[in-house]
Amino acid sequence: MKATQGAAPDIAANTRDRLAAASAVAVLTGAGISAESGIPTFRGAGGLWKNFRAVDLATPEAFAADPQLVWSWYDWRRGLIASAEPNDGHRALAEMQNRFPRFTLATQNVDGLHSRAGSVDALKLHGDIWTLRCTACGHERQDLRTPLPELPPRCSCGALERPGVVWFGEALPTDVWEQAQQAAREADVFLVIGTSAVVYPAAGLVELAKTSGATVVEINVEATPVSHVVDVSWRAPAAQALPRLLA
Ligand code: BJW
Ligand code: ZN
Repeated sequence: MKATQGAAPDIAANTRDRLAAASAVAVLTGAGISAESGIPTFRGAGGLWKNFRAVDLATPEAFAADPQLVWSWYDWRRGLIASAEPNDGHRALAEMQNRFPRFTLATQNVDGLHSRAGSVDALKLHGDIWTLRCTACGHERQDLRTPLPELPPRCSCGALERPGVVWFGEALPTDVWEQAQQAAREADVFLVIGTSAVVYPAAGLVELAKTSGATVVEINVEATPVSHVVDVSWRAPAAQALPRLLA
């Protein structure tokens, strides 16, 4: 039977028991895990910037039409992220990597907060906001400056650079995606945390884990399209719920 917070007050203990019996654990995170660090999510109330919907700016078409506008949004986000700190949810996941023989963290987030919390080798499904990639020669570089001195930034070859992230209609990095699928297939427990689970192919990992035999636990403040697929649906803020799994 599916557990929810209302129906099962001891949902944390239940999930801890499932984790205690697991040797392979995989995790998929989304923007909700960084919400308590003050980073806006994409959809819902936080997903607006100067009257633009965040998801409308995260496209190759938006960049082609107005690179200055799209870069202004990314530069603003880079500033927010730089002044944010990882929260107890990020830290709990970093601690978990030491507790299981096999542990894989796949994130849709580009903010780098998992790494700053101590997670090693997080799979960045949608890239990295600190990477800049040349639109002509493909050269990539890390640039941590915020604000960037010139918008839009340019490569040494003279062409425009773009954020090193994955926009709608673009393929996920192949090696990263393959590792994420393998982890979902092999997981005994799969945690899906703070994602609206509407963006594919990342959201497909939930069903892949479930059909491959994992116990799937969702941690989210709201129901999502995968809430009916998961074994345990825990309606709670990630930064409060995740530390309870370590108790
Ligand atoms: C809390 C909380 C708290 C709040 N605690 N929870 C029709 C059907 C199916 C698929 C498609 C379709 N039409 C098009 C597609 C494909 C498309 C897609 O999925 N579209 C759907 C939206 C319809 N996908 C793609 O285009 C992908 N590529 C692809 O398919 O390529 C095919 C291909 C193959 C080969 C060659 C070429 C192409 C790429 C998708 C890339 C998504 N990119 C973005 C931007 C990244 C860069 C950036 O950050 O700027 O990724 S869009 C945006 O959405 C971002 C996120 O990673 C992603 C997911 O969002 P997320 O993380 O779930 O955030 P929210 O805001 O949606 O949800 C937050 C959640 O947190 C909520 O549930 C809250 O309740 C919760 N929450 N506070 C716990 N404290
Ligand atoms: Zn270049």
